[in-house]
Amino acid sequence: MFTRRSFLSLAVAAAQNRQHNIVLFLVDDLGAHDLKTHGAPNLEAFAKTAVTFTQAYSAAPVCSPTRASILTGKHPARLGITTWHESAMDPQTPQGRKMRPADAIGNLPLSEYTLAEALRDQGYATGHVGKWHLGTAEYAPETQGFDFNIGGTHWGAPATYFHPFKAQVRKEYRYVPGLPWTKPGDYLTDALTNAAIDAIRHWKTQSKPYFLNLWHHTPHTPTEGKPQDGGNTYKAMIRNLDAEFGRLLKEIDPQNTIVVFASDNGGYLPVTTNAPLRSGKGSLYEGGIRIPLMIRWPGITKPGTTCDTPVVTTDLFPTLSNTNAVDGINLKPLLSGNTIPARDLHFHYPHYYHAPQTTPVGAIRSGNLKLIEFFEENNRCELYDLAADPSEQQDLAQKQPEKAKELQQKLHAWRKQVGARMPTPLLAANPPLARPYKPHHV
Ligand SMILES: [Ca+2]
Repeated sequence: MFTRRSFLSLAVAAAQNRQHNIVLFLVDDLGAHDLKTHGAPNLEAFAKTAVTFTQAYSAAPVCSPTRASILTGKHPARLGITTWHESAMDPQTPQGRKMRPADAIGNLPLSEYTLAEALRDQGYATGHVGKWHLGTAEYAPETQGFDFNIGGTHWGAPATYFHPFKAQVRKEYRYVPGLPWTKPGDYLTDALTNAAIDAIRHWKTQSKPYFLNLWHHTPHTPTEGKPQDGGNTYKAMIRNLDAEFGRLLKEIDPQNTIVVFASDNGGYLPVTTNAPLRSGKGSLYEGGIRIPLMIRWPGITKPGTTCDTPVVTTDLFPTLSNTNAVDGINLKPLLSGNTIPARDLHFHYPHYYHAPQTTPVGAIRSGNLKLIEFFEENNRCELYDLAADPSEQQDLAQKQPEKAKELQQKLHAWRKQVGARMPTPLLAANPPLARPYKPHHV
């Protein structure tokens, strides 16, 4: 016998358990402040219906490791995926530097249980559209839980954003598979959105909920915008990105679809600035790892709210799959305005990026304090108070040596716990790799 109250409770429980569709709209190299700097009316309107995370981090300062964190809920250092695919497959020691970068894994192992596999096991239809960058053909989205893949390859960037999206790049010929019906003048971001819309319209005829993993290349280099958006500028790319986000949003049922908007690392210097944050993509200063993140979850998020709790892309797996993860945590309490237990965030980038901009480095954020450790300099540390000094200009390591030591020990313990791979000093027995260093810019 049900009372009215218990019946209502059951109805609420049923509504909460209803499987929402999920759209994960990831963009590439968009800095934390780029949307404000360049203006994005559709994304600003979306923010009024969603939760905006003001201190969101990518798990890594470059593409592939962050993408691996999203799909597995594991820290990139635990996975051994600490640099982008091409860099892992073809490691090079920069000329004149002191360390040999850590060995890294370039392909996401098939043994990892991905977000797509978790959602597929929960009855979802799953599809990947856009950049993949997590492995060669035998590690493509089709092998990692996605029913189909449009555009995903091991490459980190398209040869060109314009039809036919293919060209010689250095020693290789790059292309974007799965977009056969484009014509001269067509633009990649539009074509990928079209493919995503086709998928949504197909899924609407099916009974299953869907997971759309839409990983746009934009606004990653090459900096090529549509003429009507202002030509080949970063601003034009963001203007188009915003329009395409708006176009996609018109296709979904807002009452029954979770929408996540995020970037995979900070903005790329000098294409953008990340100001007032320090540095950019590749760096463990805030400019390299702070990202835009907005989530709209029907029935849970309060429209137009912000959340200042530090979160990281590793949290998306447990949040969206509603399962436990090795490293990430479920953000649902934050989405409804509640709190999560305090925790430290860790970062590990044992590689060079446009050295000397970034040399092999690790970092820990504990409360508002952040310690950065430089492996090439006898583990020299810098300490910043992000609340008072978000631009990381006042190094407190000398003023607060005990605090610095405490955080450094925590960081070392964490590295040991996850089995983080380290760079090694160049010695006669450990010579530099033979090839000269050539940054891939991906
Ligand atoms: Ca990226």
